[in-house]
Amino acid sequence: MRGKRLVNWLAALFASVLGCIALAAPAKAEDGYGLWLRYAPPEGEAKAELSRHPIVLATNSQQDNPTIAVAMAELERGLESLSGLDVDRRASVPTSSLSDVTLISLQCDHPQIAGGGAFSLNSSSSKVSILASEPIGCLYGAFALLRSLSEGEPLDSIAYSSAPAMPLRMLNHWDNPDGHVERGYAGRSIFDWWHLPERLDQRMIDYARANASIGINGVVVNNVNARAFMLEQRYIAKYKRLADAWRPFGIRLYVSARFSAPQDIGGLNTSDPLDPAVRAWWKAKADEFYRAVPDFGGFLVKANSEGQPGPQDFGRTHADGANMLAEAVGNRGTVIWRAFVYSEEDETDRAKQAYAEFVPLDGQFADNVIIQVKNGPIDFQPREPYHPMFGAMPNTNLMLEAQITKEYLGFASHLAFLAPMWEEVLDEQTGRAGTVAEVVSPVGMAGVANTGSDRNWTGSHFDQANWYAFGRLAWDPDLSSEHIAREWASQTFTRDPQANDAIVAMMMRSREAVVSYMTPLGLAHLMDTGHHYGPAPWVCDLARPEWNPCYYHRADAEGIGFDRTVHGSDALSQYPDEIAERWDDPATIDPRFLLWFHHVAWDAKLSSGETLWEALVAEYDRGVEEVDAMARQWAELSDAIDPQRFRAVSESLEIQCKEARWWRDASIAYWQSINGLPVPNGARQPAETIEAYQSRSFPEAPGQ
Ligand code: BDP
Repeated sequence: MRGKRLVNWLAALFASVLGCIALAAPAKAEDGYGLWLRYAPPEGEAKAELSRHPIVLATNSQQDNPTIAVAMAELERGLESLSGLDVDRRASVPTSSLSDVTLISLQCDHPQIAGGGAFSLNSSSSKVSILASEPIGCLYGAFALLRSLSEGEPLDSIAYSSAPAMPLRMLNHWDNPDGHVERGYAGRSIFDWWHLPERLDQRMIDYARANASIGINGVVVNNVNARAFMLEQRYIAKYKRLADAWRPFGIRLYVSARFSAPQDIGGLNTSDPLDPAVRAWWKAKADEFYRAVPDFGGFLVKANSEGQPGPQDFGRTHADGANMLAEAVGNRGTVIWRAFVYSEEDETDRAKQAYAEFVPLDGQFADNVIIQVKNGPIDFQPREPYHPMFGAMPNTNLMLEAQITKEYLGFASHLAFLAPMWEEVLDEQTGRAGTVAEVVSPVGMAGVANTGSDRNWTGSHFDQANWYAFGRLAWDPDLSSEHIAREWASQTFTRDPQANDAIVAMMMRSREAVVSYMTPLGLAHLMDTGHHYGPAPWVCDLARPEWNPCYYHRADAEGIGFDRTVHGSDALSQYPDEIAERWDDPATIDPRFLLWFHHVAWDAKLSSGETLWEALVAEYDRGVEEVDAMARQWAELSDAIDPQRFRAVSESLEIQCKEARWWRDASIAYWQSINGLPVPNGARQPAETIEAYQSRSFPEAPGQ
């Protein structure tokens, strides 16, 4: 031990000398697997500080507690990587004060810190303590400390307390048992169901580390379009292996359940939730889960939506179905029931259907039922107004569902940082119930995961930021997108302030750019059929009306947009009066929602003085220009970013520049074929004819 310490002293001395010289090392190639947990050594002053003294890492708390053990292991790994020193790990916190060492200590049974993952970081003269009342708080605190150090914060200024705003911060995987991921754009599934339970890939541990580092504490492992056989005993054994591996990281496992399982795999002739045999079957099934996984989180259910079975097949309500499962799970777990429902038989505006089905059931759901509501009333579009169910069900547990995988925002090919979109909805006022964040904070947030088997996890380096941002916002919905972008960029790419500013600026403009070149001024659902890649506003003849882009844009010779006022579908009446009044008038509505709620004449004058047609074309152009600007900003960063990731991002931006033009041109060409108008003065004519755009076909696009 003494020898090791001597080596550390020498290393510290050497490092501080080097730090003073502050040699800029050439960036080495990286593949992105390390995510934001790279723990890249700081440069210059910050490096000198961290490696000035040997580092002692110690805890008096039970070292054999699995969560404390992973916290200690993570700190050791992170501190060694950040400082370049070997960390001296002690089984107890030294009582006599050590001089000339950096002491990092953990206390995980501190009576004055709240539970639920809260922690406090304190530091003074090279002593940093992580305090929590339970092991999971220590783990979150450990990650928070490593985050601060990774961002280059000086050790002595680290003083920070934090507690999660929401109890449930979960990922929903749309992964199928055969390894295909529905709407996944990062390769195959990260779950190797076939070889579980015997084989547990290291990726499953790194995945749990990444999640814990941003506070995610629940994972639904399979697609909401669920296969019933994933409830069979052979799968329960697989879940047990995963749950055991994730437990130290504070992650509970949940499973999507197919409502008709009693018939599909249970040998019953009904799945009627009021049938005693069906209830008994689910109770026995839940017991089987809890025997194997005592902290099993519960079931997620997509019912009576897009062809999935549900209680309505038996003349029952969503409350009947959810409560039956809630009884089976009991106080051991939760039933998460999705509000994403619409039906082809229902002729009402699709945007109104979920509210119409669920709001009358307010107060009827069991205490351990959560209703999971998408951010907007249609379906994860680049921009939607907030879902009117938020604020309209005061007696129901409501949770926000966001989509991290970018099904409607350019897959993994386009850079779109989604935090501004989520921030927009979380900050929205719902009337008396407060903001959406206030409505969902007592319950939680779910994000449809964007991970896959790709080496960089998410299909593109910048898509890692969306996973990161989701976790950070679920922990603290008051964090600003810009703050999150900055944190992520400095851990993931570089701490160089100028480069960091440029990356953050790119991220902050990216989502709005996508809205502008895909669905400007409140348009929505204009993507191609099936795979959802690229524009196809011309599709009008699919069997289900609400699958057609024409259903949403309603463009005709006079104008464009969906009239959702009292003269149209009256979806506006689902919002509180003060909001509905503001949105009811095309002159006062936020122009970003104009065509969502109004059918507007092409030649109508907007408050900007432009006609609608001029404003629309200008928006498309703005989107294209923004992407060009992002590409230019990135091109200047070649010295600041390692070559492998620099090149990968450059190539993605090249695709995005090309495809932004495709969206713009194909959309404008189509609107022109309807309104017969020339492009406004100064604007560029679409590069190809409408027929050329319509004839493009690529059934092999990923993620179907
Ligand atoms: C839609 C997706 C579809 C999902 C559905 C859902 O296209 O693949 O199954 O959402 O959320 O956006 O259930």
